[in-house]
Amino acid sequence: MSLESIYEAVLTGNAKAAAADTESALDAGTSAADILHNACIPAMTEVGRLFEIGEKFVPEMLIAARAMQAALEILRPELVEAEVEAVGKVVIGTVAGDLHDIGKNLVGMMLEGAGFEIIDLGTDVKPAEFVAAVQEHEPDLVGMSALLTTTMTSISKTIDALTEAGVRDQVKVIIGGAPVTQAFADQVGADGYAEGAGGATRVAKALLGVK
Ligand code: B1M
Repeated sequence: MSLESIYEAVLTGNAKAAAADTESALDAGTSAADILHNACIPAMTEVGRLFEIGEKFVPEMLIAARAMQAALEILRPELVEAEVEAVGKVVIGTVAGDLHDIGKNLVGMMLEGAGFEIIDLGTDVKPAEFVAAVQEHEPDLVGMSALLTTTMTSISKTIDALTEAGVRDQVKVIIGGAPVTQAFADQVGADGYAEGAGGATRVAKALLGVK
């Protein structure tokens, strides 16, 4: 199956075809990275563009997202090469008010592939829930994802909540998501920022001094 057919399946929200075509492409020797970066992500970018110009609407964004998740589930074993010993523990979530989870899931998968243990809190995670998870799991890293300009403030609120609870110094905080920038990360006092999932792994390793 071609990358075009996977792109088309995600764009049109055909989850069955997205999964089947992804499976066939892998069988035919196409790499998971190729499928992700040259079919799935471009299709979601196009969905976003069409939404912006009023040619696609929320329900269509949702079914496209489901199709992408279906493809990701097939890619998951290829993206995650389990290592024997965890190199660190990460609590990750999409911040309060935000329901976008594809990017967060991808970052989680890449970190898992790099040997990190992942505690995924899901979406719309309130500052107090991040604090509780840090107290319970004692992670090395907290990862926050925000996809909306309106939810970026939840990142700073969560960092403040970690400080107020006295656990900010116990963890490194790494943030990302389409509207997030290095400048924003500096402004809110995050320890690391990454533009994409691969970068998140590099930054996480660097922050913990892992090779
Ligand atoms: Co929404 N949405 N959405 N949406 N959506 C965007 C983000 C938007 C840019 C679309 C647009 O207008 N072009 C726009 C935001 C505008 C803004 O604020 N600047 C938008 C909007 C407006 C909305 C609603 C408000 C629409 C409405 O209701 N009127 C609404 C908000 C709901 C809410 O969250 N409260 C909404 C809803 C939805 C759906 C639920 C329908 C669906 C999400 C389904 C899901 O996630 N399960 C959805 C979708 C699918 C999108 C787009 C089309 C695709 C997002 C995506 O999955 N991209 C998106 C447009 C776009 O991004 N082009 C859009 C693919 C993914 C792999 O990329 O998430 O960027 P991304 O993740 C990347 C990096 O950002 C980075 O690495 C990832 C991999 O490379 N990264 C990190 C992410 N998290 C990281 C964390 C890190 C490090 C890196 O460290 C921890």
